Amino acid sequence: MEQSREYGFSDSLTTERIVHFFASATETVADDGEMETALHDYLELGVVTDGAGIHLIDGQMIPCKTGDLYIVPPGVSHGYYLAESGGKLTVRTLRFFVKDWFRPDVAIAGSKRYCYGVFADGGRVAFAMLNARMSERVSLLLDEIECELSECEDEWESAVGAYLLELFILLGRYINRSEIRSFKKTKDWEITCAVMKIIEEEFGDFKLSLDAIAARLFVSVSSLSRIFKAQSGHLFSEYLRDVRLNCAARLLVETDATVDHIVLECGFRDVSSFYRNFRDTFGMPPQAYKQFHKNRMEKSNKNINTIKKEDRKMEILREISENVQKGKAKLVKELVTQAIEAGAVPEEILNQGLLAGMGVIGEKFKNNEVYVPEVLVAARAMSMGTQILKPYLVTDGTASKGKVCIGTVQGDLHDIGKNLVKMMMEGKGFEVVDLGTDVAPETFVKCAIDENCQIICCSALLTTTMSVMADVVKAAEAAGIRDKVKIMVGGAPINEEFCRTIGADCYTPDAASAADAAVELLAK
Ligand code: B1M
Repeated sequence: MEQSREYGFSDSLTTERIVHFFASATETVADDGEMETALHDYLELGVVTDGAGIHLIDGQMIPCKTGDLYIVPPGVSHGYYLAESGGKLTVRTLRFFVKDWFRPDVAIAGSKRYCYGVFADGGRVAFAMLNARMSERVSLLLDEIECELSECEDEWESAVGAYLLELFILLGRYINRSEIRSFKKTKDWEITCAVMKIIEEEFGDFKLSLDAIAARLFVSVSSLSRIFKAQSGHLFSEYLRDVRLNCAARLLVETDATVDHIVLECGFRDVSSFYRNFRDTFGMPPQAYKQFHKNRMEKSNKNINTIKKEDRKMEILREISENVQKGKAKLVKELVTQAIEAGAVPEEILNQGLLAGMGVIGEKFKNNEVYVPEVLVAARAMSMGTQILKPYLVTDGTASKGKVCIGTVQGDLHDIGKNLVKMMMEGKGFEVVDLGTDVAPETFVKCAIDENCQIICCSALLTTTMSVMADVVKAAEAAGIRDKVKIMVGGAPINEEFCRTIGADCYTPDAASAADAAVELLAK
């Protein structure tokens, strides 16, 4: 418990430190054979969600696999790679900027695997092997964070902060329990931290040297050099150079500072040494690095916008479903319009919005949780919604494809499904004669003869009225038109077998496929 307080995530990664939430993404690692690590200026939380591969951190290759979690602070170069060509590795990342981040370093602790510290004063890469239960809890929290990030609703930042805190407390507990044994806070470590702190505060002074720091800490230069190397794994000069370069990279990406200004600000001796060091570390000149980041930010903003748009669409569809259930017809109409504007396709609105809501009401009706009045208002709301959709469902209604008569069979008053079929048929270019509900078999047949219809469409929603469809087939035979007219059947209790048994020509489970099938039937 003691250790947990000292080294836990909650201590070092407090929500006040998080200044800007950056991006969330799930990326499948490409098989391009390149191994270039990136030095981020943000903190990245990555969970391997599928496959296995390599996590290259500061030049060290760490095997990684599903369930592995890494928290990589700013300034640690790393990248995920496939271990072998044809392999698979998917990583879910969450990135955000943090302030006052103490110069991070990667610990090589006494454990067999690479790192394992949690964030103590120095800030370290954190690693955890999550078991299935932990993975699930972590991904639920990541889902919440992604959702808040994409919606940006009121107080979303506080919400993300709270979820992150929850996440870090969870991870802190878990990691402390399993891995912290190998890390001990010693006198040497305290000295190293003091050096890091001085560098952090004064890295812009190009005269900053190990001698000056040693004098300040009352330690000899040689022992300071030895301690620092042993604890941090870096030579002092390399470490200082990295800190300067990180700052330079940050200024490049985040500001319009000139190279001269950056050289001065970050304590480089001159422009040419800055260029040389920068290229050696980042693999490209400063301007190219700036452009690279600009492109990446644009890409990631684009991704966020796409997620936002998609989430907004799903939210509207959910609202449509809820308001159909409540019978709020006017609101449903408005929401359907909004869904169209948000980029939802009519089929989505129909199936995931309107029909989903009606499905819930149907279940409740069955279980006596709602009664006829509620079902009626819901049905009305659904109809109003479909009216808005009608023009969008009419896709290729140019020349008439044929004539159809449609109705709900005798004894049955359900007409929503029938109306949908009618709408889809019209959308396909059929002329449709709507006979309404409670239609007798003879009425179907008479209409087919009088109006010269090529198809009779029968809908039934009650098991008690399905048999009327068989009567329609018989009536068509009796009237001598059976070979001139196709008979299509549908509705919740109907299926293919029933269709065959009664001698009808075609069954389809939904309205859209009914319209497609009608086109095919007449093409034969
Ligand atoms: Co009624 N009702 N209802 N109801 N009602 C059901 C059908 C029921 C399953 C509810 C339940 O108990 N869970 C149940 C039937 C049980 C059964 O027979 N197995 C039932 C009952 C029992 C009753 C009453 C007897 C209740 C009572 O009074 N005690 C009564 C009967 C009245 C009568 O018809 N004589 C009754 C009354 C009503 C309301 C009037 C309140 C209202 C209808 C309002 C209206 O239509 N204007 C109503 C409603 C709304 C329903 C539910 C909740 C929803 C039906 C609906 O519109 N669904 C329904 C429960 C449910 O289905 N979950 C239920 C949406 C519609 C788009 O789907 O019509 O299936 P659907 O159409 C689908 C496909 O089937 C297909 O395309 C559509 C999808 O794209 N399709 C075809 C339909 N026709 C097609 C034709 C085709 C091809 C595809 O080719 C020609």
